[in-house]
Amino acid sequence: MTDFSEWFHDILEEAEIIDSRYPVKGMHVWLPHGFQLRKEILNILKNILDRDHDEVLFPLLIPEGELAKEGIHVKGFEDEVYWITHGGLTELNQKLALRPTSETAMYPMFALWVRSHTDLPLKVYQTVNTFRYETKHTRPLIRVREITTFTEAHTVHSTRKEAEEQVEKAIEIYKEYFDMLALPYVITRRPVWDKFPGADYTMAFDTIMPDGKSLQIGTVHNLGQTFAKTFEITFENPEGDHKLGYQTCYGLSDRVIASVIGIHGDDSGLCLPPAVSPKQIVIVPIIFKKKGEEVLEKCRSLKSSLEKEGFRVHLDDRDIRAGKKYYEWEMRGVPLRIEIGPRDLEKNSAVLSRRDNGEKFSANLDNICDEVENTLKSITSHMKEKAWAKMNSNIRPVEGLEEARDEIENNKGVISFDWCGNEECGKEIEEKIRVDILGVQKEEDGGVCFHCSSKATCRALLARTY
Ligand code: PR8
Repeated sequence: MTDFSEWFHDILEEAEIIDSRYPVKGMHVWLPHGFQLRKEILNILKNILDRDHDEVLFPLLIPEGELAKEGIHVKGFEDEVYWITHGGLTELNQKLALRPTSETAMYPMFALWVRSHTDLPLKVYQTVNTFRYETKHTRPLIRVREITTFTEAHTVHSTRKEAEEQVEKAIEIYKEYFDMLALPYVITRRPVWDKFPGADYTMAFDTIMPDGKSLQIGTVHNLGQTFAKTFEITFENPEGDHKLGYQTCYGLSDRVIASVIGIHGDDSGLCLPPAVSPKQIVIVPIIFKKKGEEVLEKCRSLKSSLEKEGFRVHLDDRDIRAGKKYYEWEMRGVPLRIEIGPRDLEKNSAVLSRRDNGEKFSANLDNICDEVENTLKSITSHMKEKAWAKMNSNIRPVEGLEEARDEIENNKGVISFDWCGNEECGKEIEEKIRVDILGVQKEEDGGVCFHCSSKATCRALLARTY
C-alpha cells in the first residue's frame, strides 16, 4: 500500500462499502455490503452499551433558542451548524438546527425528567445521523458532513466523583469495544484548547492510520455542571435540598468503520476481524464433473452445521472459476475460507485458508466446527497483535523540537515528549512544526519540557492528524 488515500478510496468502491458519488459534499450512500459491515460494527457497540444504558431517540431538529443557550458550546459549533430557515415557502419564526451533536436537544428534556436523587444516575444513548458543516478537507467515513453512525451517550449523576467514575467506565467500554475490533489506540487527556466545547475535560482515543497520521476515533467528556446550570438540570437530594447534576457524554462515529478498514486492510483488500465481518466463513466447493453433486451436498451440510453453531457462513456455489471467487472474498475481507473438493471428500477433510496471514491447512470434517472456532479466535488475536505492534512501532520518544520535526517529516507517526503542559508553549509547538498535540498521556514530573525547558509535568503525544 504505497498511497493510503488512494487505496482507501478504491477499496470503499471495490468492496462495495459506500458510493461516494452522491451529489452533496461529505455525504455518501451505504451500499448493501457496507451496510452489513456497519450493522455488525454497531451491534457490538450497542450490545455493550445496552448493559448499562437505555437507548432513546431524539428529534433531528434543535430550535435555535436551545442551541444558543449554552454559550461556550454554541461558540464551538457555530461554524459547523446547518440551519433550516423555511418550512415550504414560509420563513420559520425560529430557525432550526440539524443536530451537530445532541446536548442541546437532550438536556432541556433531562431537566424535565430529573426530579429526585432517585432518578439518578441517568444513562442514555442513541445512534443517529448528525450534521457538521466541516470546512477542512472531507474524506469518506473519516471526515464527513453527515455522520451516519453517531453513537452518543449522555449521563447525569448526583456527585462530581460519580461523574468522574463514569468517565473511567466509558473509557473501559471503548477499550472493550476497540479490542473486539482489534483496533489499537492511545488515550490522552486533550489540551484545554482542544477539549469539547462546554466540557471540563476531554479524554480521547486516537489510532494511527497506515499513512502515519493519527485519527481521533472516540471521545469521553466530563461536562461538570456547565450544561446542568444552563439547562437547570436539578434534583432533590435525600435532605430535601435542590442540587445541580453532574454530567458526562461520550461518542463514536463512522471513523471506527474507517479504522477497521484502514488499519487491517492490505494490498489484497479488506481484512475484517471475525467479530464484525458480515460473512465470517465462505465455503467454496471445488467441483469437477465427477462427484460434483456429492461435493456440493457436503458443502451444504457443512454450512448448516456451522450456522447452527452461530457462525455467519456463505456458500459460493456460482458457476465461475474458484480463483475468481478467492479473489473476490479476499478483497471483501472474509476471515476464513473453506475449500472442499473430491479429494478432500475421500479423506473426510477440508482445506481452511486464513485471510489474515494466508496460512492454509487441512482439517478433519468430523471436528470442523471446533477447528473453525479456534481458527477465528486465533485470527482475532493475531490481527490484534499485529495492529498493536505496528502502532507501537510508530510511537517514538524525542528529546527536542528539531528531532520531533525530523521524525514527523520523515517517519510520520506519533511523537512522545516531556512537556510543561502550558498552553502558550503547546500552541508554539503546534505552530512551529505544524502538528497537533494529542494530549497528556500521563502526569509525571522530574523531566524538562522539550521545547521551553521549564519543568515538565507530563508525558504528552503529538502527531499530524486527520
Ligand atoms: C461529541 N457529544 O459530540 P465529539 N466525521 C466523522 N467523525 C467525526 C466527525 C466528522 N466530521 N466529527 C467528529 N467525529 C460529544 C460526545 C455527544 C457525544 C467523531 O463529541 O465532537 C470523532 O471520532 O468529540 C469524535 O471523537 C466523535 O465523533 C464524537 O464527537
